[in-house]
Amino acid sequence: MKNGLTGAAVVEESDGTGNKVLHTQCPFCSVQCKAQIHMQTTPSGAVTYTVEGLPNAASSGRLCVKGLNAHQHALHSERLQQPLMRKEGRLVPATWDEALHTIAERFAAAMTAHGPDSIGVYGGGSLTNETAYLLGKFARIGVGTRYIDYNGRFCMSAAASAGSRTFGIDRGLTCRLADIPLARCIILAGTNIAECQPTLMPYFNEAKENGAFIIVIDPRATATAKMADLHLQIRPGTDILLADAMLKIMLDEGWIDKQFIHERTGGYEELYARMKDVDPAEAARVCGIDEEQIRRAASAYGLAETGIVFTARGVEQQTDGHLAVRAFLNLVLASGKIGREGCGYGAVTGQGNGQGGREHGQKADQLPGYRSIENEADRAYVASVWGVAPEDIPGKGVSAYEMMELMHQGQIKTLFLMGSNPVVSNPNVNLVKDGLEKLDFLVVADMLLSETARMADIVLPVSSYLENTGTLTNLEGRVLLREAALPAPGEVHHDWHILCDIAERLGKGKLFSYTSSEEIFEELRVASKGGAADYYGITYERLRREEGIYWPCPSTDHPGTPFMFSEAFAHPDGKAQFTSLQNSVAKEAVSEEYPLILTNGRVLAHYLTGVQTRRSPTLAARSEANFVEIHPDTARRYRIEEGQWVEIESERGSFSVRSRISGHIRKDTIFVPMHWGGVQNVNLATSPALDPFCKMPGFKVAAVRIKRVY
Ligand SMILES: Nc1nc2c(c(=O)[nH]1)N[C@H]1C(S)=C(S)[C@@H](COP(=O)(O)OP(=O)(O)OC[C@H]3O[C@@H](n4cnc5c(=O)[nH]c(N)nc54)[C@H](O)[C@@H]3O)O[C@H]1N2
Ligand SMILES: Nc1nc2c(c(=O)[nH]1)N[C@H]1C(S)=C(S)[C@@H](COP(=O)(O)OP(=O)(O)OC[C@H]3O[C@@H](n4cnc5c(=O)[nH]c(N)nc54)[C@H](O)[C@@H]3O)O[C@H]1N2
Ligand code: SF4
Ligand SMILES: [Mo]
Repeated sequence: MKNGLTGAAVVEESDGTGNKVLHTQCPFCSVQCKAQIHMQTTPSGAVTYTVEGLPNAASSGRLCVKGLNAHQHALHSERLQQPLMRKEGRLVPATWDEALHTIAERFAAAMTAHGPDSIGVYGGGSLTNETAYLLGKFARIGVGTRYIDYNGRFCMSAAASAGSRTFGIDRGLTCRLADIPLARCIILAGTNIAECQPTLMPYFNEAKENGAFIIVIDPRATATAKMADLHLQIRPGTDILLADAMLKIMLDEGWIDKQFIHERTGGYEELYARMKDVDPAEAARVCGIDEEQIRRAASAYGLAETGIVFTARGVEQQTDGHLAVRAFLNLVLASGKIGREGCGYGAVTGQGNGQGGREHGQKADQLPGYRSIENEADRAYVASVWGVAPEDIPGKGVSAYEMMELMHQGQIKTLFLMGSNPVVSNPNVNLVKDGLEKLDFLVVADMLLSETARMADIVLPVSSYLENTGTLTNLEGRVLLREAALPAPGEVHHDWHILCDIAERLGKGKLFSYTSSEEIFEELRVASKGGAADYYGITYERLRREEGIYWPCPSTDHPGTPFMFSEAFAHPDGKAQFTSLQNSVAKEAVSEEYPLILTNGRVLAHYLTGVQTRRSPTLAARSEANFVEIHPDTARRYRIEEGQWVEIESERGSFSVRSRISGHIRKDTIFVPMHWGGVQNVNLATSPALDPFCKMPGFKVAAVRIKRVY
């Protein structure tokens, strides 16, 4: 077990030449495409890598450009291969013993001086299920702190909370990907599938060939919008008004399913009463869309026999993201388009383990299996699995950005960070940077020296997707086993093993005595048993044999659940719930001083804060630097030319990027990708205002001004 490496790497020797074929899974987005890498040694001794897709249920054998080049960061010369410790202001190599000893000593000192709640733990949706589960356990009973949260707060929290409240369960896709071609109408709200889950595009193309009417709701004419029959080029932040206007029209025209509403839902009367005040003409004005287009959308969806609604971050990363998703779910329920073939709702999950990462306890209020940390029975059950008393499990903590505020206020003084780069990805980065700088002690576990790792006192080198065995749950809710294909380089350790080592040095070794990721999964299965996200019936052996299993899967003879809600929803009464709540949080409004709306998102070749993809030469060459997409008329108004450096400023701060003039965006809106840090970081200007239901920051709307830099 030296270095925390387990088992043999899954390597197929293809012939007698030493050439190898590695079987793996892309580390990036939520589709989790399977891939194989051919490693060939040339006569001169150089190794070349050729990547191709492997057949799998989600994306057949397709890979996008990120998947084709993922190995480049994992094999990069900048991979961290030994621990680093800050000495005299500089990060210098250290031994594991020295690093772990120091961490244990500093954690123990912090606990004694300020209590365990002075230590924060922060995780991510790239971590395997095993690591995410263990990180939650580590925070609660290894360290004893209530403060744990993760980057999925910025990603999935609005859709997750909306799904839980509406359906009683949060599983990203309620139907199969195979239902997409069967849908007669598809709504894609704030999701840019063509760049963000590109290997899923054939499902939509097939739907189109079958005659589906596709509606895309996005302030930009994205690559996804190109396939739309109707593109609603909405003003950012106004999706609730649009969805409500569509519902109002559907109610007035009778395009609803009264029997479904009666038999399978609750809360309709209250919603119906509220709809009396909705005025589609007024909504059209605020959304910046023609009323006629809203009517077309309502009739296309309302009259279609089958239909699927998808939402992603455009709708969700808002201060009213929870209610915005629920406004779209009102449409789904009112028209009875869920629980039958070709129908459903999909929250297009983002990160590789965005789905599994939100189920097993790295959220501030959550215990494994989507259990609640505030529910006595849930606490007692998980305590029994962990072998501790229920009162040993702390109460609920706060959300990711709120943890940054507590650091800024000096309440959280030590941070353990695994699998995130918050100094680039949080909103209002100026405060976040100050908060991280104020810490007494920052530990970062990463495979590369991210912008946040550069600020750390100790950096721990971790294994990459090629080296670390574990399960990940993709956007369908399908649990997949990704096996190590290579031994870890240098002195690299697995995430889970690091957690075990620190726990042992904190005197909690007995509770963290695993020797493989499979042993952790065996405990996770039991801890999730009977919970909403029930993995009990899933084993590594089954995953190898069946190539993925959809949760919930309550017993080892259960086939898994690809399709949800055909009989009942997951609330105790079996019914889904409409919402009639109204948004109470005002959006940041433009003013004379800050006249433009800044929104943000992604481009095809880069992934999140770019730590991995910016180190891939092929991907970096495709998209070298950040930019602002700006309409030609708007550019003219501010005397901005193509490719010019501009400064974009909000009340919170400013950043600088080059201009990219394009007729594909609204005139009142500018768009900036999120993949770059430093002076090019869009989050220097974004707003930290949080959605009151789920604490999602309102990333997608900030009032800004723009000026050319001379
Ligand atoms: N290439 C690539 N793929 C990725 C990722 C990546 O970084 N790069 N990240 C992964 C992750 S973690 C995630 S969460 C997903 C994100 O996947 P998406 O949510 O699809 O990505 P975004 O680009 O953030 O936002 C989608 C669209 O929302 C639009 N938008 C902005 N404001 C609004 C609004 O107010 N209303 C509406 N209706 N639309 C709006 C934007 O113009 C954008 O085209 O992608 C995953 N896949
Ligand atoms: N303005 C704006 N901001 C956003 C968004 C937006 O749309 N607009 N989107 C938000 C969303 S949806 C998300 S998901 C967040 C993501 O933002 P971050 O949480 O910062 O995500 P990453 O950039 O993926 O950072 C992950 C870090 O973990 C490392 N890493 C990768 N895999 C592993 C692993 O297995 N173990 C360990 N220990 N480390 C690993 C990577 O090298 C990288 O340094 O950003 C959010 N921020
Ligand atoms: S980034 Fe997503 S779509 Fe592209 S290869 Fe990886 S998992 Fe597949
Ligand atoms: Mo995300």
